[in-house]
Amino acid sequence: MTRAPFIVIEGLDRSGKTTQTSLLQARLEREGISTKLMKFPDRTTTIGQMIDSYLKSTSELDDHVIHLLFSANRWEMASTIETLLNEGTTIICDRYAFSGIAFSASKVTTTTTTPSSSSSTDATTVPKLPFEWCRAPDVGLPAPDLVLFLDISPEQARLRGGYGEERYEKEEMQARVRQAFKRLGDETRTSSPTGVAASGKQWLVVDAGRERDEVSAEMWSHVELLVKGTLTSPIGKLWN
Ligand code: Z5A
Repeated sequence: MTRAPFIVIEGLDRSGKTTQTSLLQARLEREGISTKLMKFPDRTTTIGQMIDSYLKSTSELDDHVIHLLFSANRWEMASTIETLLNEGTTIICDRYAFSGIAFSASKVTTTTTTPSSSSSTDATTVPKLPFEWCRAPDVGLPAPDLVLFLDISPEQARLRGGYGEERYEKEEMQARVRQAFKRLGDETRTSSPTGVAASGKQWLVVDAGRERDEVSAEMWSHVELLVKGTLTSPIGKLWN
C-alpha cells in the first residue's frame, strides 16, 4: 500500500513559514499533487482558542497547562493526519511538536544575586520545564517524513513585519528557542532506528534569511524527491 508524505516546516518566528508553506502548496498543486495545508497551533478549535488568547496575553495559564494544550491541539488532528496520508493527500504542516518542545523548554526563571564582595549582580537562568517533560505528551504522534527547518537569526527576524506582537516574540527567548531547535535537529539526524531519522526521514536546515524565491527553490528541491517517489512505509510514530 502506498501513502502520501507528511512534510513539516519548522522555524523561528518570522522565518517565513506561512509564506513558504503557501508557496509550497501552490507548487504542489501546479504539479497536480493533492495537498492539505495544516498549521499549529490550530486556533480554530476550542483548545486552539484558549491557546490564541494565551499567546495574545488576554489570558494567563500555568506553563504546564499551556504546554499540554499545545500538544492536545495536535492530538485532536492526529487521526485526520493519518487518514489524509493514507488516502494519498500530501500534508504540509506549519509548526508541529518540535515547536512545542523548543518553546516550552526555553522558558526560564531568572534569579539575580549580588555577591558580598561586589557591587554588580549575577543573573542565573533555570529552565521552568525539563526538556524531556516537554517531549513526553507528543510521543506517539504521526511522525513527519521530512522536516524543513527555516533558519534565521533573531536579529533578521526582528526586522520583518509584525515582530513583537505576541508573547514569545522577544529576542532572548528566540535565541534560546533557536538552540533548542538545534538540539532537536541534531538528535534527529543522529537518532537511533526508533527516531524520526529512521527509514530515511530527514531534518534539513534551510537558510531563510534569503529572498523568498531562493528559499522556495531550495525547499522544492528537497520536497520534489519525496513527493515524486513512492512511499510504502507505514506512517511513523514520533519518538516511539
Ligand atoms: N508555539 C508553542 O509555544 N508551542 C507549540 O506547540 C506551537 C507553537 C505549535 C505562534 O505560532 C506561537 O506559538 C509561536 C510558537 C508558539 N511563538 N512565537 N514566537 P504561529 O506559527 O502562529 O506564529 P509565528 O511563529 O509568529 O508565525 P508567523 O507570524 O506566522 O511567522 P512566519 O510564518 O514564520 O513568517 P511569515 O508570516 O511568512 O513572514 C513574516 C514576515 O516576514 C511577513 O511580513 C513576510 O512578508 C515577511 N517575509 C517572509 N519571507 C521573507 C523573506 N524571504 N524576506 C523578507 N521578508 C520575508
